[in-house]
Amino acid sequence: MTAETQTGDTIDAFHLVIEALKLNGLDTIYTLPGIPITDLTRQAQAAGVKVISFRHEQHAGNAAAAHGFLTGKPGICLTVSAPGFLNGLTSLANATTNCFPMILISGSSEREIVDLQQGDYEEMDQLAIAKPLCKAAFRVLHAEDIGVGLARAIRSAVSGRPGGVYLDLPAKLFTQSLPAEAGRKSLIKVVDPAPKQIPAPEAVKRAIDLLKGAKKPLVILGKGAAYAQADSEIKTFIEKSGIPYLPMSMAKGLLPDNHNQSASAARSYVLAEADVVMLVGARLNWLLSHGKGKTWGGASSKEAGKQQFIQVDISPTEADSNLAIAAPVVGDIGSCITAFNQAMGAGWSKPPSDWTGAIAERKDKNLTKMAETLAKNPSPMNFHSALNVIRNTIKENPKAYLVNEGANALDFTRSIVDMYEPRRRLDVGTWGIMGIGMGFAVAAAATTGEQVIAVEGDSAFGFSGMEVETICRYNLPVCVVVMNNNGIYKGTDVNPRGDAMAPTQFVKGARYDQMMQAFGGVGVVANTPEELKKALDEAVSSRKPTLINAMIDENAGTESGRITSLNPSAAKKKTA
Ligand code: ADP
Ligand code: TZD
Ligand code: MG
Repeated sequence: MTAETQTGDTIDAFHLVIEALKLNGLDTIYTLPGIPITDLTRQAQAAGVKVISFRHEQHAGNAAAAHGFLTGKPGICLTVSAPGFLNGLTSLANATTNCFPMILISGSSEREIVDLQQGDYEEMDQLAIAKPLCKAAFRVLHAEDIGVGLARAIRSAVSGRPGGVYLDLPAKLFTQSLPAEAGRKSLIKVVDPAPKQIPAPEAVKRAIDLLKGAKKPLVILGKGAAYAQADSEIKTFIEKSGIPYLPMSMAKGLLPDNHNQSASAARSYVLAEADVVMLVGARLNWLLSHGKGKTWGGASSKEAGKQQFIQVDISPTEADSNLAIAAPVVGDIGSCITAFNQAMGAGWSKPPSDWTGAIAERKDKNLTKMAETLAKNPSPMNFHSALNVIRNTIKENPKAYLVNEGANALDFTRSIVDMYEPRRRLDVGTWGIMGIGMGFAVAAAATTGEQVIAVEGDSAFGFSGMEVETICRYNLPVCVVVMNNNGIYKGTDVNPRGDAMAPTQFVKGARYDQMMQAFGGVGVVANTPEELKKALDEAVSSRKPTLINAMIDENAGTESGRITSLNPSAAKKKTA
């Protein structure tokens, strides 16, 4: 505490906020300083809070969201008013969409002036704007309510379905003080912020009965299952039940991707053929084709297949959101899977071998094909030959965090790079949003101290590229690999008028590596898998901030990667 703000036996609002955070074990603030929160960042740092200062609030917010996903505690992002708040808001909305707990704390202008719209410095009714984009929003007007305000924000962020919370702190609040003892007494240490939610025994029995009758059961693990930190219960359930499983992108590594029950390499076969599908912390949204259509063996793009669904989720309203769920099980995943493990009993029979055998056959065939593709060494390098190197690096360093965004750079990485440990893969999530890269990388490095490898499309990297300065400033063990194919999806688009580059094209052969060098980090150009491997090995052993500019054949990608069908032009062609 500094002398000017902590005179005698009073405590000011800055310190009430800081102490309330510390009391609840919230030890990191991701921020970008300015009026009215500059002193809050300084004094938080002086009080022992880890303060990580970014170059743009969106990346500070993304870091807070990743912190929330990795730790189960709300990540804290702190911004200035109106424009800083709006910059942070995208990450708050994205966190909410992905069910990651975070709290966006923004300073705000004079209420009296804002409400009469008299034109204050950075005037904006932030609370009203935040409300529809997050799980809950609160404003604290009086110093004695800081404890309650933060307690409400923490509970809202982590209880039930996790999400983003907005906390509005007007500038005037920071001018207030309380008698020290009364002030400290007003703070709340939240007891059991994310209470267990025990599933109803009859719901578990209904689900188990359905599984028992299945001839072709399948489990889908989603990022909710990764978030729940019930890793050993989930492993026991999968192995005891013998049921093949598919991990969604951020659930990769919950069980190692080379597990013999993983059906990833036979994905299209198992989705179309399964008769009972158990969703664990995964929603039937666009990423799972809404549970319908040809993916699921439906006769047309609108028709459902023959599957019956079990859905394990903490949200009681998630079931039936896209199609009928035969056996909803509402509760937290740890409690639910524990109940499943008990209910399975001793005499559990594993799925029929004609099902598991058919999956194994397809897996073998597809894995052999993939190995052949990965072994090729074309010049220029393509996504496969570059990602084969990263695949091996993660295999050798299974504790490393893999951040991933882009279109082709995302889709190929997801299918080629196996993960071996839970919560090690952080990516574009439910929205398929670009721009999470450097924020997620900073949070993964800062919260865990482990090596981070960020595989970034050259377009994707551009959204948060300036944060390489942040990575260098805090000397974080982050190695960014830019998959440089000269553009969005490909670098080969042509503007028919010929008077400017096409909208998807970038400067050819751009030297992203020099951006990292500009701030004292290591920058390397890699034209071949050998050069990429050498640079990656050096980055991992030195733990120095590194950017590897991996030059990829500009013809190698496809339009929109795997989601070409969502492009309205493709849909138009289909119906024409
Ligand atoms: P994915 O994109 O991997 O398919 P989603 O984000 O669609 O995953 O789904 C995650 C689901 O997990 C959400 O429906 C959310 O309510 C649920 N969830 C999150 N945390 C828990 C938890 N601790 N217990 C149970 N369900 C959870
Ligand atoms: N803006 C935001 C915030 N999110 C988005 N998803 C997009 C735009 C659209 N978009 C994608 O869906 S992927 C992508 C954009 C711009 C970039 C693809 O180019 P890339 O990857 O260089 O990152 P590849 O490897 O060239 O495909
Ligand atoms: Mg690209």
